[in-house]
Amino acid sequence: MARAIREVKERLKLVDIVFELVDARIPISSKNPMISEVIKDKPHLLLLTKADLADPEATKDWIKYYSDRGEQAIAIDSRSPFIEKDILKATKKQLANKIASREQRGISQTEIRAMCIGIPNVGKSTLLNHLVNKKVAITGDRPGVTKKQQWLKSPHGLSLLDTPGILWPRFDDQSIGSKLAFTGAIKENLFAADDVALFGLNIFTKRYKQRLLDRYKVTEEDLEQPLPELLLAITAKLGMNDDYDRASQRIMLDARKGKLGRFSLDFVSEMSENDD
Ligand SMILES: Nc1nc2c(ncn2[C@@H]2O[C@H](COP(=O)(O)OP(=O)(O)O)[C@@H](O)[C@H]2O)c(=O)[nH]1
Ligand SMILES: [Mg+2]
Repeated sequence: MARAIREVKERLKLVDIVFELVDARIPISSKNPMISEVIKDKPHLLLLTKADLADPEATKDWIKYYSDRGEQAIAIDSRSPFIEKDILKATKKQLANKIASREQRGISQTEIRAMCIGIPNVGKSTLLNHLVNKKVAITGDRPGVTKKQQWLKSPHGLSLLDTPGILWPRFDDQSIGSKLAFTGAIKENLFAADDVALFGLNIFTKRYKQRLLDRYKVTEEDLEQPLPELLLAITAKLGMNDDYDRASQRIMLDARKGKLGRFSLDFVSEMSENDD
């Protein structure tokens, strides 16, 4: 971690602004608290990625939450080719002073240099690809596939440093680990599949009950049962006999692929007063 931070600090000197990527489904759990410390006063834009998979209401709440705290956040689908305008607009707002001062001093530099930073698998390479309109950065389902370092130029004046800043998520709390595993941010084999599936089922029974009824054809009664019983009911409905480990894997895959609808696991309403 210390080395990663040192490297990020070095590269920070090269850029005007930092794009911090967090997963819109888990904006708190996918945010490494060290990042704010590392970035310090650097202009900074929070990008809530995978917003296409997240609960739109929850995302709206998060954007307001950050905006109330003077932090600009925008929700994006990193795979969309139409995001550059939004990002550019927000970036220019963040850099308004710098741009004005450049103009005053007669510096005609219009290029804005940026770097992405975020935990593995949050969509850094995907975003780079779409901003620069060609497949230069390597993307993959596995965390940590990015290796090369180079500047990538977007058609509208953004220059992005590839070799994004990769910081590991924090695991200081069991529920954060479960959220990261459930959304696929970390390899689930770090955790017992059934623990993670049960964690997800708990949130779904509270917030997205209908999705479970629709997808797994369980009954309202099943949903009233203790969670391990519910998992067994789903396992049976999936025709997996009592292989609840396999059923747990299936539930996680379904969730990640969007087959359980758009969902979030972090909610503004769960933030306590002193979390600011
Ligand atoms: N649905 C969705 N998938 C995304 C989005 N951004 C990235 N992904 C997927 O998430 C996985 C990891 O993305 P990648 O760019 O390699 O993450 P990196 O490790 O941060 O560079 C890939 O399978 C991407 O297709 C997004 O905004 N929406
Ligand atoms: Mg990458």
